[in-house]
Amino acid sequence: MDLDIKELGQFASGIVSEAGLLLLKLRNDSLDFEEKKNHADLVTVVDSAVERFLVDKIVERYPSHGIVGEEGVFETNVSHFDTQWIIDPIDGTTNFIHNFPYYGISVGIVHKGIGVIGVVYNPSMNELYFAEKDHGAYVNGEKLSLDKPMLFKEALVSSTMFWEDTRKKDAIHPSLLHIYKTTRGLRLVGGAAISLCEIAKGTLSAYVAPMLSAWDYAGGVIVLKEAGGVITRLDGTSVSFKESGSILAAHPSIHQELLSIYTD
Ligand code: 2AM
Ligand code: CA
Ligand code: CA
Ligand code: CA
Repeated sequence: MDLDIKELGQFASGIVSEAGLLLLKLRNDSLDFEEKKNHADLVTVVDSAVERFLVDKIVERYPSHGIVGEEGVFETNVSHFDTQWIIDPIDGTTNFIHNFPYYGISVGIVHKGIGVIGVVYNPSMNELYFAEKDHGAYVNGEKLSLDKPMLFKEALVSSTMFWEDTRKKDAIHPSLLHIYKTTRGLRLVGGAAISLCEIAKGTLSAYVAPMLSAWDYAGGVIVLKEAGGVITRLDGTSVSFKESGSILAAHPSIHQELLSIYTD
């Protein structure tokens, strides 16, 4: 049976909105968190509760779909499925804990290797980003389109901490200094999904990150692409939803110049 993408998109945005309400409700209860790999890598009970909520809804409605999420609530080898849900229940958990309003629930749906639906919800700002492949990107129903040209020197660029040598972590990657000096500014926003959606909205102009997992960017990449953004890896190759890797996402006017920092 063929997949009804319209219906899939409506279902996905519905459950992500509901998950946003759950997140806000749970945040008002006492917020416990624990360290994962180190003191800055945090996870809360809300992360897994939101993922559990989404997984239960998806399994009930689409039992034949594969699901992968950061918190590992649903263990499947996602590559066996034609249709795959890629979930980050909270992208930007540290921001969530600090109530810094740049975090969100991110869902990307990939069908036969192609991103077909992206949904990202920022509960602090009550912004629901939605995109369907070839049918545009929207925030709260308002169409997003990066059709107005811009200059590199006008850009506001988001990034994540980026080391010259990832093992030593003793010097910041020179590209960040270069970006800082040649654009309007650099922001370490602390959330990949929201950064990508803010580019789609036009508040940020680009986002660079050396290493992310597919759940960090799947939803945001689908939204930004539909808004007209350009997204590659840092070496200019195309982004897949199968492997983790770098992200270089930008307004179409400045992607090439940003890429040249990493490839020239
Ligand atoms: P997370 O909040 O879902 O963990 C922070 O710069 C961005 O990188 C966030 O999107 C964050 O996602 C992601 N990230 C991925 N791995 C991380 C890690 N080990 N520690 C902190 N943030 C991580
Ligand atoms: Ca995490
Ligand atoms: Ca994440
Ligand atoms: Ca997360």
